[in-house]
Amino acid sequence: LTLPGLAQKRLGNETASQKTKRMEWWTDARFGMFIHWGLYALPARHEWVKSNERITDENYQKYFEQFNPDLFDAKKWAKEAKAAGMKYAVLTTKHHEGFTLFDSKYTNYKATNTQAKRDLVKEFVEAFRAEGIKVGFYYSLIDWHHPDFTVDRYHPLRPNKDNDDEYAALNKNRDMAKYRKYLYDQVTELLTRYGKIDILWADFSYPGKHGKGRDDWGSVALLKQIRKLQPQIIVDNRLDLNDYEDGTDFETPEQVGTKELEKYRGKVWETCQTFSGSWGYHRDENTWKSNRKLLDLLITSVANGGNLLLNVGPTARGEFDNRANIALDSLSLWMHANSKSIYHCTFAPEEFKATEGTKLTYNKDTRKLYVHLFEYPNTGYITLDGYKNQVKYAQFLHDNSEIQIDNEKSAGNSLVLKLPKKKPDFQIPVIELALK
Ligand code: FHN
Repeated sequence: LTLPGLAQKRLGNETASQKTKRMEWWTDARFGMFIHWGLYALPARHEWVKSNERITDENYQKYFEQFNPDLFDAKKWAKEAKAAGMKYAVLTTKHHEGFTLFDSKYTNYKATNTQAKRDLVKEFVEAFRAEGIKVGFYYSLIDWHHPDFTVDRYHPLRPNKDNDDEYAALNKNRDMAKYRKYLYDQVTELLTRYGKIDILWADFSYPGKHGKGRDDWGSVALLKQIRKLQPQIIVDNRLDLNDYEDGTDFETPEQVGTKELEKYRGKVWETCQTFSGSWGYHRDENTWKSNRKLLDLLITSVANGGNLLLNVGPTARGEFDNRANIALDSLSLWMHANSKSIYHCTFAPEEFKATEGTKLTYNKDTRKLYVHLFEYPNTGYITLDGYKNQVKYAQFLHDNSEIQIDNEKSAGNSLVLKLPKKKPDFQIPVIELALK
């Protein structure tokens, strides 16, 4: 997979083919775990609760004092991610609330100063690496706790009306340059104290009136420092730098529907998705995506040449809740038997069209085409137009049982495959076609 539409020109400090090589493990991996964890797990009603409810530092302090994740076991998290087939994991080292899960020397607002008394990031890195899972750090550019982070349109202290004078008064004693240095120093800590870090997921920019962008973050200097400290690291596109040109690595369509993923085909991208609406643990939320929807997101991401970063919001005790575990178990069952149609796969060659009710993925090295049966035909066969004379063998992926080619019915350039009338007991069975 080479980067779309880019000549062999210098991207930051590497060529397009060097960048493709650097990102090869990520492109092959296709499936990762996002983990949003912080003090917001205690109110348990969205990771934006501090902004949404305009909670002051003073009124938010009780969560810092109560934070005691006595059931946290990063090894357990890592095993669950591995079983679900996730090849990389990205943990919020700090979210917008400003609380750091790592033992930063630049702040007291950190997990090691709570009842936890632990560097949770260190435990995450060690446990996931031990399971062979690549590790990524999410780092919030936004910080609603730091005294020099200027009040803007999302800040909990924002004025009720869009009144410039009120913003100016609120920011009289705030120095964004000091926050910029804090940000730079913390990212440096994260990229020098925990060994090789595979991904940096900086989040997010919102330039414009009472917003913040590349100059507020010092994005150009920050990215140079990131690449200097971790030359192989993969960086998302939320530093308000131009995609690709400035050396950021992938696009991040968030919570988009499967139909919308089609427009990313041919680009380098990862869609991040929640099980529900909230990224942080939300006890009372009941808008959970079905297991089939989650599987559809994974298959459709790969069918359009992208990755899925699926989020878990652990509880304040440090565990994945039952709803998440049920979803992960369902994905684990399907991935155990069908992950060959996901890893190292991408969109199918143009000449293969997806028959109604199917989605295709393709492994160009093994020349295997995967037909995902979202709808299972009860006619006893499936017709694949344009596939005639292209296929030497067909089987179900989950059990490698042969699917016979019906040569009599295969008229013109259509390929007709005989299917058992009874659908295999998999949510979305996969036919593996070995191409000639
Ligand atoms: O504001 C954050 C949000 O809380 C969450 O972290 C997502 C994950 O991609 N990023 C921002 C919204 O785009």
